[in-house]
Amino acid sequence: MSKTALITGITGQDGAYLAEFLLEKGYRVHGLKRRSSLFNTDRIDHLYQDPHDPDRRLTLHYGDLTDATNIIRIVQETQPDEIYNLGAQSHVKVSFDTPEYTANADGLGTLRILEAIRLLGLDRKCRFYQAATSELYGLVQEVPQHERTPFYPRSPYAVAKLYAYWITVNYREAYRMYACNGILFNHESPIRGETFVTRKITRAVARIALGLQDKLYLGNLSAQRDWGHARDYVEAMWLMLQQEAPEDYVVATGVTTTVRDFVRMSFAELGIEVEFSGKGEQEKGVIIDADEQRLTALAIDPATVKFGQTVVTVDPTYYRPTEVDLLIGDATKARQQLGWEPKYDLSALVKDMVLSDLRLMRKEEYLRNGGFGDGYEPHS
Ligand code: NDP
Ligand code: GDR
Repeated sequence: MSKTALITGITGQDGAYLAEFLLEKGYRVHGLKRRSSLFNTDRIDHLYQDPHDPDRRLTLHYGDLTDATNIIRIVQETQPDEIYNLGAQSHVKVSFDTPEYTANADGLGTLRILEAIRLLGLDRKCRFYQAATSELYGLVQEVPQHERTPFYPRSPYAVAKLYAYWITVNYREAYRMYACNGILFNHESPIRGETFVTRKITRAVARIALGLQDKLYLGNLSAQRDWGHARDYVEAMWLMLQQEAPEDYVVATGVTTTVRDFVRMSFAELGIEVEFSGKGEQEKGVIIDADEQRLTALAIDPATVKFGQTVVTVDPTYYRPTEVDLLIGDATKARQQLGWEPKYDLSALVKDMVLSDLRLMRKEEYLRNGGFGDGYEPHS
């Protein structure tokens, strides 16, 4: 008998990779999808199966984490063996603009699912994964951060996730539910949302190299993050639900890098060398060298790469009212107990993202060269 999984946030980065991963393992996968005025299924379109296909194993359900009634209905209808709660307003900076909504979706949303499992009497059958986060560590208390490091959240997002973390622990202890927190450090991929810093950088690097954009505006270049690949991290989520007993785990690479270095590495992937100078808001990144052979091999016109061109400038709009300066995780427990081993290191991640964005931006270049502007035509 194949297992059944319900994924909230299936249209997001992790939801898409996890759905693919579970389908490959033979699961029946149900996904919670918010109603939107556009399809918004780009990340899972390759997994789509015709609803008329009797062997269909992927089904989407309209719903929202802020609505307990639809959560109860969908959990009842799908009777899942495993629920992965990945749905969230996941942008830290945006959470300062929408703190109440973030608390509702990310904090109470978790409670709604746990209560649905309990009220429907599924607490013995259904295992629960909560997408906890390294943002819980916030203001640095200890380096590297592990499962026993004290939390000090620094944003409405992190505070909402703190509630979700503890309510998951509480339901595990109070009702003996199989419920786990995966304390995942930043993980990225070619399908990362475009407003997170890594994807913002790799997109802009590709566009600058193709002459589609002059400059990239960023906030805090000195922030340090432990960046892994989302493909590796969804496997850890699944592993957490396959153990004898439910526990919480840190998932991280153990390597930290500044935003500034991520920019340098991304340009370097295309053969472009960028040097930073200046401090604070005056800091900027300038092209100082280029590898013509590398550019030519990637079919980038070396004439678009101009020495002395400022390609990165600081814009304080992107600063956060309270910042998380340094994250570096110790995933010893996940490696030892789950046997989890990441396949990507930082340079493999950067390569995957930059080359994917280069391919994507070529379509834009092609449209521009074909006389179609940037491809976006106003509707009458
Ligand atoms: P994304 O932002 O890419 O995806 C979030 C998903 O949640 C989307 O499918 C989104 O739907 C959905 N969603 C948002 N609000 C609601 C709501 N009210 N009801 C139902 N669904 C909703 O995030 P990631 O895939 O990167 O992250 C997955 C989870 O892991 C999140 O909970 C995030 O906070 C957490 N996390 C992520 C880390 C990372 O580095 N990526 C690290 C640690 C934790 P829509 O497509 O309609 O917007
Ligand atoms: P983060 O990711 O806040 O760590 O949350 P993000 O990529 O948004 O920021 C990382 C760091 O980069 C700095 N930064 C910028 N960030 C953005 N978005 N845009 C910029 O222009 C910019 N310039 C500098 C930020 O200040 C920050 O220090 C992500 C999300 O996926 C969360 O859901 C998840 O819980 C955590 O990772 C772990």
